[in-house]
This record gives sequence, C-alpha cells and structure tokens, in this order.
Amino acid sequence: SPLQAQKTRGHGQAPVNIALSKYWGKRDKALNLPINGSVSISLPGLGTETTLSITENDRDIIRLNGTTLEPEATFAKRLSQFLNWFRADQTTAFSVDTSNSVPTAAGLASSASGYAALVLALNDLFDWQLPKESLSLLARFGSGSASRSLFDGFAVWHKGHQNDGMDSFAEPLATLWPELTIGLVKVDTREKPVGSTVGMQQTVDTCDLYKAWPEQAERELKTIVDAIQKKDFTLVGKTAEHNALSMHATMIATWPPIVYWQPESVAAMRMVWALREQGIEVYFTMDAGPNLKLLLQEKDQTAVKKAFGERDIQIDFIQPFE
Ligand code: 2P0
Repeated sequence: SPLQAQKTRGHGQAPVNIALSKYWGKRDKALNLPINGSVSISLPGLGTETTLSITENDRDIIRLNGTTLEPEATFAKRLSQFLNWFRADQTTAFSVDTSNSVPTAAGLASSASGYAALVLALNDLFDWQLPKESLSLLARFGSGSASRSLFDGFAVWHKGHQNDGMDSFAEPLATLWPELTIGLVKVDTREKPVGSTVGMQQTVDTCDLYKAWPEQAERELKTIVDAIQKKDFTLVGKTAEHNALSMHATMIATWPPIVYWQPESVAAMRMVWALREQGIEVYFTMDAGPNLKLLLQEKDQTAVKKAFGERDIQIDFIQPFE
C-alpha cells in the first residue's frame, strides 16, 4: 500500500518562495486550483524542516518550532485536514515536528515551505520516490503557493485546465542567475489581519477590477518567464512590480477593503522609485502583508543598503543562486 510507512520517520526540507507574478484567486477551493498561473524564486536558507512518523496516539501530534500545539489550533487543524489525504484508515495518526528557520526579515509565507517540506517528509516516510512535479501537485492541496516550494531557483506553477487538477503543478526553470539579489525590507512582522485564503476569495467575490486580473496575470507570467530566460533584469523587475501593484489594487477594491500596506510600506516604495530616478535599478514586489521584497543586481547592493540604512529601514539581502 502507498500509505504504509517504509521507515520509522520521514524527513523533508523546503525553501520559502517569492512570486514575481502572483497567484491570486482560486477556481476550485477544495482542490486549491488557481485562476491564473504564477512564477516564483525560492530563497535558499529560509524555509521549513519537517519530521513525520506514524503514532499510536489516537490524534495527530503537531509540534511547531518545538512547541506541541492544541489540536484545535488553526495551524494544527489545517495540517491534520491536509494529512487526511494520506491516512491508510481512520485510525492512522501522525506525529509531525515542523520548524521554520527564523527569517531575519519576515513577511515570508511559511505555509509554502511548510506544505512542501511536509510532502517531502511523506514521500520519504512512504518511500514513494515520486518526481518533484508530482510532489508539487500534492503540496498544492495544503497551500497553493507550496506547489512552487519544491524547487530551488525559479518555478512556474501552471494553472492547468483540467477540473481534476492533475495538470496544475509547478516546474523549475533551468536559468541560473548569480547576480540576481533579493532585498527583504522589514516593515512589520506581526501576523496579518486577513489571511491569503480569505483575502483572495473576498477579492474574487466582490472586486469588479478583478475581472481584468486573470488575463493580465497570465500575460505577465509569460513576459517574466521569457525575461528570466533572456536575463533581462529590467523587464523582470518592472513587470513584477506592476503585477504586485495590480494585485494590491484588486485587494483594495474589494468589500470590505483589504489594505495590507502600512505608511512605512509606502515610504519604502517611494525610496525604490527615488533610487530608480538616480539610475539605481531596483524594483519591489509585495504579498499579503506590509513588507517589501526588492529585486536588484549584486552590483547595486551597496548603494541600496546605504539608502535604506540612512533612513533606518531594516533590509536583508539574499542571493538565491549563491
Ligand atoms: C503568491 N500569495 O503568489 C501570492 C501573492 C500571497 C500574495 O500565494 O489559500 O498561502 O493556502 O492556497 O498559497 C499566498 O497564498 O494561499 C500566496 P492558499 P497561499 O505568492
């Protein structure tokens, strides 16, 4: 049976990822099928490490960062619900020990690395030896963005066309881009008031502007993938920034409105634009939170660091292909 443990424990590790063209909206909530495809870059060294075993206990035991959670905790309930796909029978219970590497600058989605690491741990425990693309499809059930966290470097999550979701998974892009640098601008690391799952559903349900999103998102996904393959930094940067701002425009135009930005977020955006005016090519992207993620080239890191440092804004740099 594919749900028979082949060893005492399974282990998995996966990175967080940042979308350059965003996933926003589901066409199927139960299967986590997206309305549009997306492309991301993984951040090595930031992510989740998970160990998994079958337990004699009658319920799942879930430890997060060394602390055992109450089964009723939102995180534990969501994880147990995901594990329902993988129980040999109703009596099977799992013991899960999962830890996120503490991000120096937060605002990074741990559900993406979390469900990717968990699927890798299941693959190890059950000795499925499945290819990453198949594991990506399984990770998608936990969290859409987790489908992209099976890979290092760039990953494209195809929206797929089938109703059963069998063609909705991510694949890696072969491009290596050593000069590409990500800046993590920490504005606020507290938990966000509206989670992505609820935020995107509300947008699909109530935002008139959203009608334009699916086509724009698919077009910009293609533009970014082509630009990555040509290593056209300018085109990647400006398309990613425009895509993120367009997604936020749809969030703002939902009812009730969803505004993830803080005053400091806007101040940081203005700094990015001011740097570009000075000829320093830096772009930003933002997710369901107030923090900015900058796209720049290694040669400009010192100038960017200095500009943010002068205004006491915390920024950390990561080279995804280091
Ligand atoms: C993304 N986000 O492409 C977009 C941009 C947030 C903003 O994927 O409901 O946690 O679990 O599938 O994957 C975050 O959404 O949502 C996300 P679910 P998920 O990175």
